[in-house]
Amino acid sequence: SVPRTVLLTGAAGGVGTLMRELLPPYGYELRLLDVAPVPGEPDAIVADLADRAALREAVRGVDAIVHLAGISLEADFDRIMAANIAGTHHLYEAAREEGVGRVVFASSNHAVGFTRRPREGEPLVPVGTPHRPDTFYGLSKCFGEDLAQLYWDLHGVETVSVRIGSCFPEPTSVRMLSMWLSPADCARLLHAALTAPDVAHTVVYGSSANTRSWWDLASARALGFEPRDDSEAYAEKLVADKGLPPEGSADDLYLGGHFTVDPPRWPH
Ligand code: NAI
Ligand code: 15L
Repeated sequence: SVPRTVLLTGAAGGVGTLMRELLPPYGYELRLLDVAPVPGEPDAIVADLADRAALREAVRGVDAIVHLAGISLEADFDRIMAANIAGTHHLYEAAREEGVGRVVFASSNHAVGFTRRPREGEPLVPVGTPHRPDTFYGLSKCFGEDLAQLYWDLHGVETVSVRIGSCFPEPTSVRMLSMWLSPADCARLLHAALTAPDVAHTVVYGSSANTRSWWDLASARALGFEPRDDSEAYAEKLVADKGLPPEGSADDLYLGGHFTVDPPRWPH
């Protein structure tokens, strides 16, 4: 059945802000949650993922959850542990207790960040490639994917884990030419993940139809996702401005790029 009411966690963040605009036209009524106030949304629930009672109340009555909340860059392990590992567990417990049938989990390319990126003529990276996190952050996304599998096998809560590449209004680096998920394609993918029947636990890569893609989008397409955007439109200018990553550099070798050597850190 098509979910109508959807809890969007991380609603104050970058992707959350984009999706607050782009998801309602698909017919969803969004309930918003974030530890930070959501600008212009006085009804948004301001709660930490540590607050189990608040989560239970937040998920009550929704048809599905899009779980974006968490630390989205590298941080000390204890902080990742609280927000991304324990926090995601708390959310799944709330979903189980309240009978919410489906979660769309924002995983990340950094769950497989130490995977070599394919060279020309080599096969695209499949979703079945082993976890190879490049950071504690990426490790927390591996945990989230396994948690999703457990909650399907044990409790029948379905999840689509979306290994998002880089979801920003425009690609801003040469690496992002391979990783870019345009906001419009992100909304298309979330809609497919919310509505496809019988997903059990499905892992998909989240990127646009990029000419320079490194990823096999087959499992995303199988949900009904048809990406329409291609970062190639930005390629000439980005390559001219920034140059190609030097051969043998992290951005040249690995899916996770510079996260494998010098990950950007959570500022808060
Ligand atoms: P963001 O950092 O802009 O937003 C994350 C939001 O989660 C923030 O508004 C923050 O206040 C909230 N949050 C953090 N800790 C929380 C807690 N303990 N309780 C409640 N809320 C909390 O990140 P962005 O870019 O919007 O990403 C959204 C999700 O997608 C994240 O889970 C991120 O790891 C994932 N992702 C994003 C990618 C991207 O390209 N933007 C790429 C891959 C994954
Ligand atoms: C991520 O997982 C981050 O949350 C996002 O801010 C970007 O850095 C993205 O990966 C990326 O790899 O570009």
